[in-house]
Amino acid sequence: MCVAVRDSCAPVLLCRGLSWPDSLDCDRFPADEDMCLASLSKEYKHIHKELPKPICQTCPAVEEFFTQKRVLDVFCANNFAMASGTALIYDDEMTSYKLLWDNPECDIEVPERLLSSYEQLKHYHLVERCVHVPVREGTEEEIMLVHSSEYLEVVKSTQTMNEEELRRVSENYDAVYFHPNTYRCAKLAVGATLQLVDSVMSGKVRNGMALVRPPGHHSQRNAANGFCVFNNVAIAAQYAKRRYGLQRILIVDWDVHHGQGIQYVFEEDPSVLYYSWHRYEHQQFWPLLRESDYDAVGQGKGKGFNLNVPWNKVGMGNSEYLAAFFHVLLPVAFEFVPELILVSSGYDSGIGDPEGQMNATPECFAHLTHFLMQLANGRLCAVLEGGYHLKSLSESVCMTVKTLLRDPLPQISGEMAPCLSAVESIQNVRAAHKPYWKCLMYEEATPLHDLSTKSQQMMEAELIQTSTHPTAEQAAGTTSSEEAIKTDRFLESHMKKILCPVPPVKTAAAIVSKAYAHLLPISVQVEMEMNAQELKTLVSGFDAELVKEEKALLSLQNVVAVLDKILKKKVCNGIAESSVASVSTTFALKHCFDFGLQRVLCIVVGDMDLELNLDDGKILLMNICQKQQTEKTNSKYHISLNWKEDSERNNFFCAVLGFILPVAYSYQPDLMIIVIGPNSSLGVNGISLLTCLLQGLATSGILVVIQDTEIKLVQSVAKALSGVSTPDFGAYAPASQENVLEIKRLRDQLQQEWKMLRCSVRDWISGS
Ligand code: SS9
Ligand code: ZN
Repeated sequence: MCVAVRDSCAPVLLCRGLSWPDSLDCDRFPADEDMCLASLSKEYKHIHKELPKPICQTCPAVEEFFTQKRVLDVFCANNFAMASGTALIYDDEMTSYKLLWDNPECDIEVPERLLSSYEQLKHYHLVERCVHVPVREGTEEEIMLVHSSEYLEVVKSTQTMNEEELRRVSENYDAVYFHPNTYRCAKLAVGATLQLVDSVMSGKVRNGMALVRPPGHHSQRNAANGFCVFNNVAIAAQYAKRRYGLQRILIVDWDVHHGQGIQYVFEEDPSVLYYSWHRYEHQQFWPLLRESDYDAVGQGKGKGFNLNVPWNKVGMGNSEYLAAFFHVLLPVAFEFVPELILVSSGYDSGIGDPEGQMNATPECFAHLTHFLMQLANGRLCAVLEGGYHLKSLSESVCMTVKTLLRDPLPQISGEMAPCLSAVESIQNVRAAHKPYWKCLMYEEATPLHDLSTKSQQMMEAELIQTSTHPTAEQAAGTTSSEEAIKTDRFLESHMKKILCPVPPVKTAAAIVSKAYAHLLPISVQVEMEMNAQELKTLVSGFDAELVKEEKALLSLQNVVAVLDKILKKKVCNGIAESSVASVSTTFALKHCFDFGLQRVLCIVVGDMDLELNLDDGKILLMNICQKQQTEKTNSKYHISLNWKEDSERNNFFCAVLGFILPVAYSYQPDLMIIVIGPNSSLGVNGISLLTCLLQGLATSGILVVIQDTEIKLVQSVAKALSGVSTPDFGAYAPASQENVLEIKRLRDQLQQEWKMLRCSVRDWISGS
């Protein structure tokens, strides 16, 4: 097959002055997708166009001619494609060490953490859907990318120690225990992480997760710390820089503890952006460090590349975590343009965890994962860190892996309104980072010193010192084991509520010219004409005059065919061409409500008037248009965003992350309709990325209605919906001041209604 590809692509490349890369000479091709090739960004950067790279493993030879032809067309039409598949790395052996003596500080870090996570993955049949990658030991050389040889020798020496000696070494460190098997497991944890990085970077898979023990993010050049021995993720970042020449790696540490070990390694390194949120409580929470606060932004050349979001209260949950993503991490990350994402994937930030005391439910991690998957071409490696409530941990691990596998996401639960203390933290990080990031350039808010949590917090600290203060559980009249059981019960029913069956087909497409069908990704199901009788019933309630026109009828046909499949959960999402998009959309909305939906988010890109009743909140209409709409003032359910795109500026991220997503998450739609009309101010890439990002909502239920047939757009949106690839913006261009101010004005106007818009305390006060 690759010979055929080469024979047809080589001449094309030659026209551009490029020769066919030797590394692409292979004779195998994947079974069902157009994606055995990952883009090579490094070696071929100078030629602007990304070249493909083969992953020669298990691809069976393709026999049938037609399939070959189709694969070939897709291949050439898609600028080559992206890797697929999710790696899972796990080995029982990492459960072979445990705490041997009594130590309440360490007794939560148990082998069952791995066992129960893996069991739950099996229970959901996720293990068999992943590519199994074996572990290996990390080498001494690899460990020494981060640690000193002296420290390595200390850890090595614990292998042969008796209990008494082990205790003594452990006491040299903060919250650490050693076991004779610790060294072996720590080497496996490093090796597992590097195996994952290799699988992703070679294009063998698109993303993956490594379930490892011991965790890594607290360990330092010369010290074990907080259950961590070797810094798996920090080593992985150094390794990826060396081995693959990467220039920008993003580390997202969503563990509830500050990964100070990672911060120390990369503090002065602008090639690694480290983001961590953590329980901080004005430095009263472990590891009790001043440098965990928001004003630790990095040092020297690394200034701006260390992002700390300190939580000064317990009880943070879904809406606070999402707000931190929308208003801090994602804008900076899209500006940074990482080539690889490493997640320090700790789940002690989840509900029920005895350490974190936070509230995020498992599906929150699906949403966090989903957003990160839109960066770095989808190259994401999640590596387990903490997580001490076994059920919360294992359900959250499952949600992460399920999302990496591109299943639709469950709707996120809870009221979407971040608390005051969280908004204070967010404002402070944004203010501290304003000098370093263009996306924060026009931020007006300044750091707050009088935090709402401070006085109460200080009083509590004093009480603890005089040790008359009851613990939270004692105060509530419950013990921690009762708490844990309560969470068990909650999660048991919660997961049943939020998990719904996955439709058999991801994406359906109804396009006008069937001749284009072969240009869509192979996984997209192309809808042929509907049964005439069926259609009649579907459109019967609609304006008879309109239906008489053949053109309108055809349009309705396209839209209804796809919408109906989405509503009946036969497909997740779909795309329909319609020459009369506005009529079709009006009809589609009616059809949604007849079907019983409560809330539909309708995003119209371009100039188009829809005659809709927007009073009852069943529709939220957002119009992204170039024309200034002076007569109309915005209301809760009807929002116009004026948007002038120019070649120098990119207003996309500011508007989407700072406005559209927060509003959409506040609204929690059951379905979304994106309509692309004439004079779209968003380019093909913008529309596609918006489509990608919104798939976190409404269990990925999106209908895209496209007015003008433009194959590039249809193709790109189909790729976004089916998850074949994520659009690429290339270098980052900042937003225009005009656009930023427009967004700010809108935020001021609407944050009372849509509370996820809040990112400064001024917002909070005027909005409460
Ligand atoms: C000190 C409590 C230390 C350590 C928690 C380490 C978690 C690693 N009194 N707790 S994710
Ligand atoms: Zn932790």
